[in-house]
Amino acid sequence: MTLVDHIWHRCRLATLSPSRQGLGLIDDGLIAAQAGRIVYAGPAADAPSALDARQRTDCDGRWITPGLIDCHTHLVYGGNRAQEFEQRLAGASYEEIARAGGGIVSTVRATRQADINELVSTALPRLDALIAEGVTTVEIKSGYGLELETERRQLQAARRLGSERDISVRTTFLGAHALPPEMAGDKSGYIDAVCDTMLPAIAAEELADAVDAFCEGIAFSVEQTAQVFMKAKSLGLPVRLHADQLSNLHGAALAARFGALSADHLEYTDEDSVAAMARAGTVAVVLPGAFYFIREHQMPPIDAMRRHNVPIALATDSNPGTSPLTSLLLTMNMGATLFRLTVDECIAAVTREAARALGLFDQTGSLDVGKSCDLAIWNIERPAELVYRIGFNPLHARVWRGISRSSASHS
Ligand code: DI6
Ligand code: FE
Repeated sequence: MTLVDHIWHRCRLATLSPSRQGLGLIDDGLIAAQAGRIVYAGPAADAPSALDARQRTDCDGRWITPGLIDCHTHLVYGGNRAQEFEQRLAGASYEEIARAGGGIVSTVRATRQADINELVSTALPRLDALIAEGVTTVEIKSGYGLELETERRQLQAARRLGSERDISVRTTFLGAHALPPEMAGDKSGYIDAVCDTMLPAIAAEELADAVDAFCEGIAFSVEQTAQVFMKAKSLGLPVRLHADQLSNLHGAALAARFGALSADHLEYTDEDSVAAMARAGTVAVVLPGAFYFIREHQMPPIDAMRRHNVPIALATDSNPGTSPLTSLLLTMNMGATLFRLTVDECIAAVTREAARALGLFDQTGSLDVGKSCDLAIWNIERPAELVYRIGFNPLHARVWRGISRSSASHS
């Protein structure tokens, strides 16, 4: 007789296991967890017969997917940009708003003024919105401090969020997000500061799991991005990139050259860059929330990604300027309606492929033995409902590292 902590039975599984086809569906499934890890996930009929559990949950035929993963967010920041949104709706251009001290600089100002408690308490409702939809892992970037002290505080706040809720938080240092106003006209001076001062300090304090940059005409060049990546690699940190969002600077190819975990946005990426990503194993993270909110028309090259077998992940890009979005379910719907992803692609994009984008696929992202027991249990009849609905949340319960919470009692 083997006694385990918890068994979920009478459930239908979308395992997302790479050892199975498509979503890896199992009709009459069973999951067993011990010490927070999956020790069995598969057909109930094939489960070891001498398996018993301290706690058993009858799922009544409900569907279970891996816990969802939001692999690209800027969840921690001060203030918001609702007023700027109103100004834009009234006809003001992005440049006019920026010249009047608005735009990203206004978020930088508000973030610099916020202490860590304020950063945590304003981010918590956004995090809770993600959690309420079954998210069990979230990536959170810095990038609204643009000087060491505030960048550090953003990352500390992100880590603190992970101790205040049942969720895995991965942090990313995005010092090269924008040029701080006090260094106007001196991009290369700022990049030197990022590389010589900020990155070594952040790395020494182990505050970041990865390093990101914004490679774009309005942000940093390919050469400046390469300088940041070189430094990150020398400090042993993996890299990822905001690439080709507004124009094709061949940022995705640059990311591939550095073996980046992911290249994100990618609206203007060309096929050669996609091929380079495939060779490097770099995941494509597409962000339909930003595409929608800024009314972009250029679609990321989804067909080329499919042809070259580049894994596609979806994320909210939750940020105050271009994607004030805190729903991964809506993000899936947008992935399907705006980017024409299939249902299977959308579900894989917020589980298996999002885990790959974070370098965590050995730990989460599919229902496989040895992985963290991160589950989302849904009141649905078929997986397509997760992608089909708009603004409806069918989560029944969420399990993080084997710890179960019913959907009504998160906070
Ligand atoms: N891409 C974006 O769209 C945002 N950052 C980025 O790297 C813009 C962030 C903001 O406007 O606050
Ligand atoms: Fe972003």
